[in-house]
This record gives sequence, C-alpha cells and structure tokens, in this order.
Amino acid sequence: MKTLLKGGSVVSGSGVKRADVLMDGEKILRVGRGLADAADAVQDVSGCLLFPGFIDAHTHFDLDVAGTTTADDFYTGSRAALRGGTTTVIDFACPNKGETLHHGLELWHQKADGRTFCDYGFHMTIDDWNEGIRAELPDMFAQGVSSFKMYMTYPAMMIGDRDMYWALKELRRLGGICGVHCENAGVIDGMIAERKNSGKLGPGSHPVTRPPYLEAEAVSRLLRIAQAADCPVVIVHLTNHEALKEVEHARKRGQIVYVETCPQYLLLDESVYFSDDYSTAARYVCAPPLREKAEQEYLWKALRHGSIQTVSTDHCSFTLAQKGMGREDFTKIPGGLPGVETRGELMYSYGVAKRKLNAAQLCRVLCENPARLYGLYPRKGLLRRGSDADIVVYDPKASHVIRADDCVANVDYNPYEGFVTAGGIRQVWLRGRLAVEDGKVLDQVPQGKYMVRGKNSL
Ligand code: DUC
Ligand code: ZN
Repeated sequence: MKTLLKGGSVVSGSGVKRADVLMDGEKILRVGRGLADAADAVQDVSGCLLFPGFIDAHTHFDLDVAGTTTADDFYTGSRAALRGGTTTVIDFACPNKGETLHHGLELWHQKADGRTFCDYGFHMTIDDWNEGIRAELPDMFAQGVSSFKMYMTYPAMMIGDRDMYWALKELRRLGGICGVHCENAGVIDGMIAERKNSGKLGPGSHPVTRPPYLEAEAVSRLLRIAQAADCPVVIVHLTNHEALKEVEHARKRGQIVYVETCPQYLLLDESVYFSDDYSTAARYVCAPPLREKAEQEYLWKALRHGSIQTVSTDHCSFTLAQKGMGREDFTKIPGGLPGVETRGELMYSYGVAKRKLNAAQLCRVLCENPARLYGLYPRKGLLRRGSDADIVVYDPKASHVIRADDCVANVDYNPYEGFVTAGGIRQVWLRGRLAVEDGKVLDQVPQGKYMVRGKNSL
C-alpha cells in the first residue's frame, strides 16, 4: 500500500522545502514533487509542515520513585507520546543497586513489550560499578542499548566520582555515550537537613535546597571526570546559565559535551513553588527544580546557537493524590512532571512562533540530533527514502488551549494548563500507518516496536 502526503513542506535539520512524501508500507519510498501517479491513496496536507516523528529521549514510565510508581506506565505514557507527535521514546531502564544490567533490561522489556504505542528503546542506568557490570556491557550494545545514565544525586541510584570515572573509561572504550544527572548530592542533603531543622517543610524549600550553582558544580565535576576518562558525555535536563558556562569551558578544552534541556525549564519558573496552596506548588516539584524566569532566555539562546542539542521531557508523572505524599515534608513529594504529550506543540508555539527558533532548528532538537546521538539515524530523525515513515503533520494555522481534560496521559493536571498553541498536530503517522488524527489516537492496540540502537553519530 502506497500512501502519498501531498502539498506539504518537508522539514529537515537543514531547512524546509515543498515536497510530497510517498510511503510504501512502513518506509518512505520517495520525497519529491509530482508523485501522485505512484500512490494507492492520497492525503492532502496542503499548508502543513511535515516533521520526522519526534523522538523523546528522556522518559520515565512505570518507574518506582519515593515509595510510589509513576502514574504513566508504557501503555498510557506512550499513547500520550504518540498523541503529541512523539513516535519514539527512549526510557531509562533502572536496575536497583546490586542487580545486574541484564535484570534491568529484562524488567524494562516486561514493562514495555506489547504495551507501547510508539517505538521505543532503553538507556541503561549504571548505579553500581564492579567487574560483573563491566562484563555485561558488551552484551548491552548487542541488545541495542548504546546509551547509559548515571546519577550524581539520589542515594538509591547515585554513583561516586571514582566509579563514574571507571564507568566512563569503559564506555569510552566500547563507544557508548552516557547521560548524567548533575546535582551536588552532599550539599543538597546538608541544606535539606537545615531546612527541616528550622521547620520549613513546605514545597517552597524544594528550589532553595537545590540551587542552580549546585547543579553547575556537578556539571563542572562531571566534565573534569569525563576529561580524565576522555569520554564524551550528555548533560541531561540542564536548567541554567552557570551550568552552561561549565559546558562552554569544557568544549573550549576540546571535550565533546552534549546538552539536553526540557520544556519545563524553557517555559515555567520557580515562582510556582511559593504558592500558598500546597497542591499548586507540589505539582511542579521535579529535580533539578524550575529556575528563575531569567534562565529561560539563556536556554532559548543556547538552543538557537546550537549549544544545546536536544529537548526531551523527563516525563515522570504523578497524580495530584501522589503529589500529596509530601504535604508534611517536601522531600516526600515524588519528583517529576508530565510532558511527553505536549512537547512538540509547545516547542513550536513558544520556540518557532515566538522566539526565532526556526523549523529546521526545531527539527534538529526534536528529531535529528536525538536520532544521531542515540544511534537511530537514519532510520529515524529524517524524512528520506528508506527511513521509517514516522511523520508529524503540523498545521501552523491551527491553535488550541492546552487542557489536562483533553490529554490522554494518566495524570489529572497539566503543568501547561491554559497555554495557547500556535499551530497544532493534525496527524501522526507511525511506520506508515495513520496513528493519530485531530487529537484522537486511532490505534486501539499498541503497535510500538523495540528499537535496537547503534552508536552515536552526532
Ligand atoms: N528528576 C525528576 O524530577 N524525576 C525523575 C528523575 C529526575 O531526574
Ligand atoms: Zn529523568
């Protein structure tokens, strides 16, 4: 079955050009003009932009956090992703300390296989370092896991400087890439204890105890460790200009450093934590926290200049009832925000329509760069002959208001409630099948495939 999307403009990381797209089964057969004769079915997408399916390289579905489990599992989270134009997610497999990487991978396959509406892959969390884990790494690559994650905070997952150094050295040898959560755990612990001792237990203490300079310190330390290991790294969910400065220093020294940020750091700010209403404040608790409003423009500028390469969501959703767990103690609020359903429209609306990010730059940060960085390119991340026919048909003339009630993620609030979009997603095609139309997920049964990923080519 050959389907033609006719009359649109195809967006790539290098520009926008008028072209039709002919799909044949799961793949793109041709991109060009005058292809109608070859098609069995034609869809008129005049006036629309055709993006490669968005890739969200940072989700947490079905993850146990702070004594509870994320509201979205692979079924609900990936359905929300697809509705938001994300045709591939890369989630973080997370073995507990003491467990093997293979156990973590098997567990994540159990959570995701047959239950995921979009295509998916896994990063592997390294929260221990020993000869057993070293020996497991080659088989991770063989099983399509070419990217890893380490934490410099959270006692359950953090790994010390020495082990991080050894792990990075080994990843360098094997050609892997590692994302790192950068915050200074020790000083944050000290600040939390002080806050608790003085009886300041509300959500307003959350940003105060995780200041931006302690993120910058961890970025700086990580980058020196990466220098010692001679290994490229990814700073995940970077939030502020001091942390960016540390990245610039390392790049000047000749290091390869990739940076990810998230819509919440581009569009929301810390003022929400100081609301008198607990529920209003708690719903925004995530780590690192939202920052001062002034930080947003630094991040947008870095996106325009290409010093930030990817925008992912860190989707880690909890219902308001779950967020209620920290009413007496802010450290018990499960950390994380939903975002997988709204990233594409928000980034177009507030980046392209309002902040001089152009469509090609948007394509780079949502599609092409994550595809290259995480070994999915050229199967994903671009629209050309032979690539998967994952396509977002974006109508720049549409507009709607973001409302939790309209969303399908399994969560009863939306951090972007009331935000107005510039344009909207009209259709989402997943490997040649129309999967979403006008906000409705058409697939009744999960169709997502596990992606065996190769190595970084960014
Ligand atoms: N930060 C969060 O807020 N939640 C999940 C993991 C993370 O790093
Ligand atoms: Zn995360």
